[in-house]
Amino acid sequence: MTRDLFEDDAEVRREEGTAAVSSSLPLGPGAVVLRGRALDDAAMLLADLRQQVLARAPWRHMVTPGGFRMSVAMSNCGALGWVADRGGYRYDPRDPDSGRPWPPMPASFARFAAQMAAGAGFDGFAPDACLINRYEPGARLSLHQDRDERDFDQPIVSVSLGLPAVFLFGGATRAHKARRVPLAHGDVVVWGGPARLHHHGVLPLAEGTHPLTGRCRINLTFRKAGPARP
Ligand code: MD6
Ligand code: FE
Repeated sequence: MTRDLFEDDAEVRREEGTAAVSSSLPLGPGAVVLRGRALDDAAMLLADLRQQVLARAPWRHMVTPGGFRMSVAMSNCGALGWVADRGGYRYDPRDPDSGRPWPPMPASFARFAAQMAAGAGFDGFAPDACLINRYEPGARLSLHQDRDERDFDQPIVSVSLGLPAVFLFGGATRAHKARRVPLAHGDVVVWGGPARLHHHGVLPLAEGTHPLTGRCRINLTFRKAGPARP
């Protein structure tokens, strides 16, 4: 059988139905892909997402400060939510669509994120924000830095669910050529320290359907966005 250029060994093992898939792919100092680490928790995370978060803060396409509608649909949970509008990018304690606080972060989310951060060497991670991204085929995220958070000492934990995507991972400046990293259902990227401000993005999602999410990829990114002591 021929394999796609971007398929790695973990992907192959997953397709062949091997139970325990867990390997690590270092992306450089401070950034690592933990392959398949969310597979056991995926159904729970998705159920809690639907029942505890999306029921109160439904998907929406935000508009960038430049006036473009984002192809990725978003929601948030936790004390702070990431928002984009004509005024800029920021963290806001309220959902601008409802005027109410974002839904609390499900206990399963906070627990899982802290476990993954610890597994990558970041002990004591206590996220106060979870940005949830939904990609349908064709949706993409252009190269950006995550720099709206207060404290760059804290890592980001990113969980990929549903359809696979190609993650672009660049460097501290835009000039740095971005590496293409395939992310599959259940993969977790933990990202901090010297990599915390590296540019990254997601290539346009390919067509497909996944048994747990249907025709989309869902990404959860956990952050500590607010001050260390609120
Ligand atoms: C995504 N992720 O994977 C978009 N940011 O859908 C991000 O923008 C991201 O995965 C910071 C750290 C990890 C990420
Ligand atoms: Fe990002």
